Amino acid sequence: MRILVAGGDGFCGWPTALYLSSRSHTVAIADNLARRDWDAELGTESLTEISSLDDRVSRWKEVSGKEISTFVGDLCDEDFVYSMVESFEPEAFVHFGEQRSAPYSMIDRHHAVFTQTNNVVGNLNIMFAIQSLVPDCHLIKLGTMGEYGTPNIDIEEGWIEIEHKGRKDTLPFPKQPGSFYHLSKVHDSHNIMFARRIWGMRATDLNQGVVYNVETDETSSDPVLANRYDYDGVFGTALNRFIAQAANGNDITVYGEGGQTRGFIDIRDTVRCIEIAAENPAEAGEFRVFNQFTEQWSVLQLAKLVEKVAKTLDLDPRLTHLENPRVEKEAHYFKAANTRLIDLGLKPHLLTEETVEKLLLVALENRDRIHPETFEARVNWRSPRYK
Ligand code: NAD
Ligand code: USQ
Repeated sequence: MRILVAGGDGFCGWPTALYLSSRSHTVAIADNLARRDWDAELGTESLTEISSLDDRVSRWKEVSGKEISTFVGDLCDEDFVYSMVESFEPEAFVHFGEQRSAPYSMIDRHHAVFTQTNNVVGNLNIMFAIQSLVPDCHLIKLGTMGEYGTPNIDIEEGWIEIEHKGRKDTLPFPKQPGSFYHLSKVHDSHNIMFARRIWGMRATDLNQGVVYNVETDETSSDPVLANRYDYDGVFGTALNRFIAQAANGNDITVYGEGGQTRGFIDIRDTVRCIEIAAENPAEAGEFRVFNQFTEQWSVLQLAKLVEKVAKTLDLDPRLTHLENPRVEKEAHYFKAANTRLIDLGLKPHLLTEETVEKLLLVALENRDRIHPETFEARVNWRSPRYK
């Protein structure tokens, strides 16, 4: 299958491109490399050293014998998107290429507007290019579990049957996102749902939970193929960030009570989920929603797990509760359905102490690359400015 991976230089996109390529799909990557600039803007960098995109794909060819073509450009540039889709003619378009940090979108007006423009316009350009040039192409769009928020009822996979004043309907599950970034994903979902209705677009929205772990078999097969590892206060996400904090002797920072519960997924399952979605495409005119996570953890549970495993490596991390810089519930009900990908063949890698230990060793090995000042939670939801 011809699969275009937008955002293919990023944390999820790079290992996905390699995984699909290793399974004999014809893969191309689209990326404007903006994420590398955002690291520079924030004064941080990946904990693991990452090579340039050119070096990555050349080394992949040497290691695997397989070619991945690259399109370097901005998804918000419609000419770029149209000419890329026209020349590559994808059968599946995997869209990871957005600004994905909630704190980045909450820095100030500029970053909120940028996030929503970048994400919503890029996705619209992709939808229109598919409709005009390859209408049978399957759009596989990365959404987020955070689109649903934390309602006091079970979260379903995209839809809920509602009975209201004696009548019943199956309607989109209510959305209560917690940042301007998460809101951008809700806008994307609505745009895709509308495109299905008017054009009969085939699409799958993958509402992914927080991704942890770093390497896959392919990215660890050569140092030049290494994946990025974010740990800073803006792009670093819960488990990987706690591990870097513990490895560097910094406090593990639980925001507020730590009862915030989310869906989590290992990066090795992310890549498999994309393969499953591509190889089992939505029907023409179908808009599917899969909740892409494998287990639920509270932030405090994760912090305690990291603390426990770190102690076995003679580290002495301190777990600290910071005043929460975000506006979110810190103790709440959370039970989300996630059976659709499992029904299609996903065999989850559940979080183990061994995975935490391996990640701690990666962080210790790269300790000299840590910029400890970037651990600080510098973005506050209540006061939109960057300290
Ligand atoms: P990332 O920042 O590592 O990668 C995103 C890539 O997209 C970057 O390489 C960036 O340069 C590129 N990009 C952004 N805007 C672009 C544009 N306008 N044109 C071209 N390229 C552009 O992010 P990630 O962690 O790999 O996340 C990928 C996707 O998965 C995102 O859509 C994100 O919302 C979603 N997701 C991620 C997680 C997670 O925990 N990382 C969880 C749920 C959902
Ligand atoms: N948190 C802490 N301490 C920290 C960092 C985070 O307690 O040092 C808490 C946050 O307050 C939040 C939870 O951990 O309650 C998750 O935060 P996160 O930074 O790990 O993840 P989040 O901002 O939700 O975003 C990440 C990805 C995003 C994706 C989302 C999936 O960056 O792209 O969409 O996870 S989900 O959370 O399911 O919406």
